[in-house]
Amino acid sequence: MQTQVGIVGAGPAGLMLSHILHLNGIDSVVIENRSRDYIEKRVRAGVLEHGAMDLINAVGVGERMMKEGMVHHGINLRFDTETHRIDFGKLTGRDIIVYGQQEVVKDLVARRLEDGGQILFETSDASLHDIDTDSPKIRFRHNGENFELKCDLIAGCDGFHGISRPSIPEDVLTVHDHTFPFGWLGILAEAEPSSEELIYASHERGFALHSMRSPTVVRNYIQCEPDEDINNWPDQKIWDELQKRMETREGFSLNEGKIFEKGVTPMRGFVVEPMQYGNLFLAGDSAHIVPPTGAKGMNLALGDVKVLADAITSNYREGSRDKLDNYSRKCVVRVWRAQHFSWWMTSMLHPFNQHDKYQRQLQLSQLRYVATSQAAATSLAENYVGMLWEE
Ligand code: RFL
Ligand code: PHB
Repeated sequence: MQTQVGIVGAGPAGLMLSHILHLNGIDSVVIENRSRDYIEKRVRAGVLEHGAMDLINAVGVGERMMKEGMVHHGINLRFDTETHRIDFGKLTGRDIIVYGQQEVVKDLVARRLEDGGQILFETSDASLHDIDTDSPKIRFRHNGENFELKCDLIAGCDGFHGISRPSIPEDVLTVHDHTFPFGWLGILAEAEPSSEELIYASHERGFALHSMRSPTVVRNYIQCEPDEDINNWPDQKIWDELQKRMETREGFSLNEGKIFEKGVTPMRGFVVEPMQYGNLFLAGDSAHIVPPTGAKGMNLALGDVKVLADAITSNYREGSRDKLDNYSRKCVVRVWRAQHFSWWMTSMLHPFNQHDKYQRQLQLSQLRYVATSQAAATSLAENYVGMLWEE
């Protein structure tokens, strides 16, 4: 088996890379260890930056997103029982779109298969070989048989727990790792959104987020212990806690409904550098993860593969490795901007320790500053809608 670019992982990064390479006349094979049904139902991110939305449209897979996605022109910050809107349109001239990650995945899978692309689902035992040579290989099992895929280049798009990053010799990589002392308990429920735009609430009881997926489905989160046992959270307890953390002076009430999905995510910031070794290039969560407070994960994954697809195309069309050699250096600038923004949003909005009154006053002061200063609000807004897509 042979291809130009072997891609491990059919998440947003791997699928988008395969699609753009196809548009540029470059062959790829994607191997994925889960089933098509599983990856199309996996509930994760929901916010696409302006640049991610532009990319999805520019490569011709944005039709359903523009019909079913919800364009938001701002977000709400809630603290001290008051709500303050950050107006992205006014402050940056740009906006964001709320469209589930699994919908992006569905659209990309459908398009790759329509175009005759090869995505091998339910593979197992993948391993990478000879990545520091001109003929790297991916070995794996599929339908009970062993395969070896010979490639010119390999893209490791297999997420945080994949096999690509650990295939790079440890002494080559610098690891930056930060664990936050809390997690998010997230739910999907059948209810009408209670607000036109997202509400980020910083409350003495802990952080809460009101988000949505459609006019009839909401996505809400509450700050919890990083190893919280979901069994301690019957549905009504989740709603009661959300109501308390979302309270306002005017008596805001969150619409409740049937919860059909719940889970706990620990919060972590992580980056490896460089995001490449020999002919293996890491993209998306395989190279970095962010705490979700800045809504950056899927956007970073798409941003990486935009740069990688351009570098691979230049390698084949112009016979120049310059862009490939510069891939990591170019990506990490955007990655660190998103890391800092995600850390900053997380630090501002989550009470770390109920007893540290000093730190809580600093958070509230920062929130008041962002809510009342145009300069501070603009800084939040330009980071939230996304930076560094154009270069
Ligand atoms: P993915 O989506 O994890 O895809 C990796 C794919 O690789 C497969 N795989 C393998 N395949 C073959 N062989 C192996 N050995 C393999 N090991 C793994 C996996 O099955 C999978 O299909 O990584 P990718 O493409 O880099 O995309 C990254 C995003 O998924 C991630 O950053 C976001 O979901 C993060 N995130 C958010 N990002 C945003 O931009 N906006 C948000 O609002 C947002 N909210 C979130 C989030 C992530 C969350 N969780 C659950 C982690 C909210 C949550 C709760
Ligand atoms: C979501 O809708 O899942 C979501 C929105 C904003 C975030 C994180 C997650 O910051």
